Amino acid sequence: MASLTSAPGTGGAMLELVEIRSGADVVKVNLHGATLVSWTNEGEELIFVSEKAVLDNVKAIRGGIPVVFPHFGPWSQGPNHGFARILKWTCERHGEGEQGAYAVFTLRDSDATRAMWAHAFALTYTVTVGGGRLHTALTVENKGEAAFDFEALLHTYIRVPAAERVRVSGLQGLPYTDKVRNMERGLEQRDWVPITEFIDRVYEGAHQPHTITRVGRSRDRTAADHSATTTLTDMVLTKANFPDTVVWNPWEARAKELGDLGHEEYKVFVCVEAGAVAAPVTLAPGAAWHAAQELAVTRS
Ligand code: TA6
Repeated sequence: MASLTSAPGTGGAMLELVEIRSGADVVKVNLHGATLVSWTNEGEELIFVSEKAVLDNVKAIRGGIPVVFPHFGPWSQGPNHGFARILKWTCERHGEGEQGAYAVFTLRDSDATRAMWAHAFALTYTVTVGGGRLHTALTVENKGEAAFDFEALLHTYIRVPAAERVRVSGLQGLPYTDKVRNMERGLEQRDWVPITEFIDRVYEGAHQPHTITRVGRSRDRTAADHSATTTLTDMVLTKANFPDTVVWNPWEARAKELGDLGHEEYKVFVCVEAGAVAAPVTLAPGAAWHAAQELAVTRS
């Protein structure tokens, strides 16, 4: 089931949140950017949001799953990573399905978006949670008379006990652009990519599932704390029609440059981001594009 709640934000802002519950899973989505800001499974938080995030309904939220559209990265026509993550979305409907509880969010073009990007579009973002699985699906529709190019990405911040102990699979053999080393091109040789330094890579043709290891805290709980009935171990990211994967952690030096990120917080998140960003998607008038990701947690 889902319900609309509100909470105080930064500087007197009032946050509008949709809470979606299914068994041991609870998700919260902020209507600002349709940013999923929390997913707990058996009470364990799996999504990172910075303690210094500016929650003023204006700035992009540092953390959660920001929706990046219509552009990834620096953009001559508007803000970094486009406008979808900083606009207010509408929660159209919610309910229960076979895969769990869901809510559907929409964003249409407006004077504000057309001033940056002169295209008529409709975004539909469906969040479904249940059984330790979080499914987020994005549809882009071209509502105009001419084709347009866009990029889209789900900028997922996964909360972890210690980023330096996390490894990411499913990248071996893939070409990548290394944004840390002046956009240098490379080919990933490793079957497990560790997170032990500043990393900012766009991997192309990443169609395999990614396992992100050691995401759970329950393993680290003190003996006295028996609230976790099982030990949460890894998270598996599976994608549909998101051909690229971005792996990012700012590490210590860059973390200090981000005003809305605590200096030590780089230690407790890893971004593994499903996207269509290496090459733009061209959408004909009246056409629709669909893509989705699923995050699944395993427990032992
Ligand atoms: O997805 C990685 C990235 O593009 C990095 O280059 C870094 O800029 C990060 O996104 C965060 O961007 P933001 O605009 O949210 O500060």
